Amino acid sequence: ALLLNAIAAGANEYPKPEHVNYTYGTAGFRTLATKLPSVLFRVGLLAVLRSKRLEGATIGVMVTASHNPEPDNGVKLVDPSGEMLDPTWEAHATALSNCPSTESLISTFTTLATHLRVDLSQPANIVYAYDTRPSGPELIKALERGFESFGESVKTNNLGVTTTPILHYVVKATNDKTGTYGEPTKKGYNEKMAKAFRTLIGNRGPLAPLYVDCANGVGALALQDFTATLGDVLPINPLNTSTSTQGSLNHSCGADFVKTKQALPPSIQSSGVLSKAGTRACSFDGDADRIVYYYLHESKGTFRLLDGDKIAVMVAMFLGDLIVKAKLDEEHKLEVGVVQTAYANGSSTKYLTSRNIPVSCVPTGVKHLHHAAQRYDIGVYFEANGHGTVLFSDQAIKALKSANPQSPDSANAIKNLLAFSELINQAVGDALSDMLLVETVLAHRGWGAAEWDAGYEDLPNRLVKVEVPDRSIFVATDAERKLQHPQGLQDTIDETVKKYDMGRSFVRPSGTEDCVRVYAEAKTATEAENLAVAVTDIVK
Ligand code: 16G
Ligand code: ZN
Repeated sequence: ALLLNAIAAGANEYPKPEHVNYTYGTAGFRTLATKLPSVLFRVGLLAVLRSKRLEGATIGVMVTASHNPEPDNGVKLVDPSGEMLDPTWEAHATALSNCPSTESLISTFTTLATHLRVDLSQPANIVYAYDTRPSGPELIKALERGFESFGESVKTNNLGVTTTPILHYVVKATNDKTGTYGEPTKKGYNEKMAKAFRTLIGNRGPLAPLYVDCANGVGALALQDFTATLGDVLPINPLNTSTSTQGSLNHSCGADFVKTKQALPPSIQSSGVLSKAGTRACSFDGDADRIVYYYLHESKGTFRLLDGDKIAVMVAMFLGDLIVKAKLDEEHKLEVGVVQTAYANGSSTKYLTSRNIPVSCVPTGVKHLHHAAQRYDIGVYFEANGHGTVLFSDQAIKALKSANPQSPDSANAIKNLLAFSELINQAVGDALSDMLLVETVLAHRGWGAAEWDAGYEDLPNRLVKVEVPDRSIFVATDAERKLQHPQGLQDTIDETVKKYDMGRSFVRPSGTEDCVRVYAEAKTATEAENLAVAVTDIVK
């Protein structure tokens, strides 16, 4: 009763606004920050329930709206393994956040606790963090008010302003009972990555300087910590680092801007820093869990994007070669596989398939890719937009650690593969860690951006956002490559696609916005454009 009184008091301080319907979507709750205080309070309650249900295992809470505009914010829960919240609990988050009154919140909370068999006398442990948005501190107060309702049984660890992947790392490391994953702090993470990076670069450094667009977000701070320890190996020129200039977050910069516009951020364009041949740059998103690379074509000066697909292909090919060198392909039959979504450029899929690398396609959203990647010995997963990482299975690590190399070459390959497993964030994709991964592969191959880019040529493509009266009537199937409903629509789309040379197109409802998205690719830019328009007309 004491607990329920405390919850009621907190709930009264953070009433739910009327006429708002919340959904725990692909990446948690995400909307205008002003609509979120009641949600944060309730997510605080749920995080405690989840931790108590798991006998005090540490749960993570991240307050961020990633690449969204600055006035937005959001919140998502991280499970003890460092992965996204178990999908069966997403509905509980949605239910709690939509209770219209304090009374209904209390009754839903009580029902949930009983139904989920939560022993409220168990301890709870929570780690939380937030990005640089001005709304962060207020929302964190609401979240903490949720934790405080439970009194002494809840232990919390506030990481402060931190990137999403660092939060995931700390959750995973805190719960790692073997103590081998790393120290559960920001510093522990940096040291782990820095050590692995030094091992991998060896005497290949210092590398050519790299420009990093931080989207004026929290990535700028993480990058600063990092350059303090590794600047001698990888000289970094940070750009768009104004984390306290109002309105600058993700504004005309960052990974989402670059990928969507397929162009340089205007600030980088006007500075001219990329005009020197061979200069490469990358962009993070607002919470530093996404990255894309780019450079300017040496003679034409045109913008060349090296997106998540390009990263996945280069990394998978390289790790595959290392496995062969390590001779782990024969005896242990270790295999590298790639996970993509329907948005992967058709040329990337074709390239991988033609080189006998297994490729699977799953629905959009990090959690789907992550789970599919766990099925490979070494699973490389990337969304075209730059979300991704590489997972090493326990079996792969065991094989690497117990291998008996017969040559210095094999021994070296094994050492490097193990270092990669330390460099790469095993909980979730990290722009910083992925950046070091790319830099390492380029250094080992002796490549610049142009050589990396030369592997395959992207098919011209177009992504269109279509506003429809009711997006819920659109139901996708086959990893979102086909529409199941409205009936007959897919047949019409297929008929249209057939008319285009190397055409491919699909339609799916967005998981984060009230719209459907149309993707089209074809042999030429004009055809891709026309196909996108034709399919949009069918959908409207
Ligand atoms: C979320 C997902 C991202 C996905 C995007 C698609 C996570 C952490 N983020 O931002 O992976 O690409 O949604 O948005 O899973 P859409 O459904 O609106 O196209
Ligand atoms: Zn993000």
